[in-house]
Amino acid sequence: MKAEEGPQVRSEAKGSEKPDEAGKDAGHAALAWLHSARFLTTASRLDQLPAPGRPEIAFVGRSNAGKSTAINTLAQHKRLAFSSRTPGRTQHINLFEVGPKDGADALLADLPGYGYAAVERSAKLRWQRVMADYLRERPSLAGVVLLADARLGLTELDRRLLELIAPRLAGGAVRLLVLLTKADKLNRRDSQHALEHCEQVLAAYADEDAEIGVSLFSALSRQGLDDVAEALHEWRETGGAPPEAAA
Ligand SMILES: Nc1nc2c(ncn2[C@@H]2O[C@H](COP(=O)(O)OP(=O)(O)OP(=O)(O)O)[C@@H](O)[C@H]2O)c(=O)[nH]1
Ligand SMILES: [Mg+2]
Repeated sequence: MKAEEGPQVRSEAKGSEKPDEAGKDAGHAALAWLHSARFLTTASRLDQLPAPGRPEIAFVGRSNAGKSTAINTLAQHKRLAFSSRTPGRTQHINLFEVGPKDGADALLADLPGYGYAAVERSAKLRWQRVMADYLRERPSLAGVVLLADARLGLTELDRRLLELIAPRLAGGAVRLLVLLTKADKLNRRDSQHALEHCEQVLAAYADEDAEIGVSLFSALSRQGLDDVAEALHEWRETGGAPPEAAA
């Protein structure tokens, strides 16, 4: 929904409205699609990734934000992506295929989290570079899901990541969905504050063509699950590498 006066950050805040039948069907279809997710490959360098082709959806955010858990919840698998109490657990780009067995139509990418102090400095710097290159250059990147603990909101490191992808958001080539995770830990009022604050930060990136959304999310209570699944399901149809890059 676009406001009359200009671009806006789309928010899935309300949550309490009962979805109509069509909305429920779209949610079911999207979750059924995500349930087909299976492990494809793992890469610690960009040249180890498969040739760009199918639209890729990257899950990024601080270490411990809940990226791997969100992937597991969306795919309805307990241990597809490796989630852990130990921060810094995901240390490679893990790719998952989604869609028909004989012709996956999208990839999910679980990226290592940033901001974990105990990671060795040289490893941290190397990863920052890999992640920056991936987000700026991967031709098939169709969407970014940025996860942030709802209690912390968007931190300095998250804002740096937003700056990295801003040029690709501005033209609408890459979509952005911010998930405020672990929403089960906040009451309604604090959830609303978290959401509003996040919308204010994101407003700086909203222009006519940018597709930016924000939603509260909880793997525990499944809050926001249908909305997120539907957004990703839509992205698969519009994203992907141009034919020459896919060749
Ligand atoms: N209460 C609650 N806990 C959650 C939720 N999502 C994730 N967690 C917990 O948060 C911790 C970190 O989750 P992960 O999914 O491993 O986080 P990650 O972002 O993949 O972390 P790295 O791989 O280190 O970057 C785990 O203990 C999860 O159980 C949620 O929605 N609610
Ligand atoms: Mg992880």
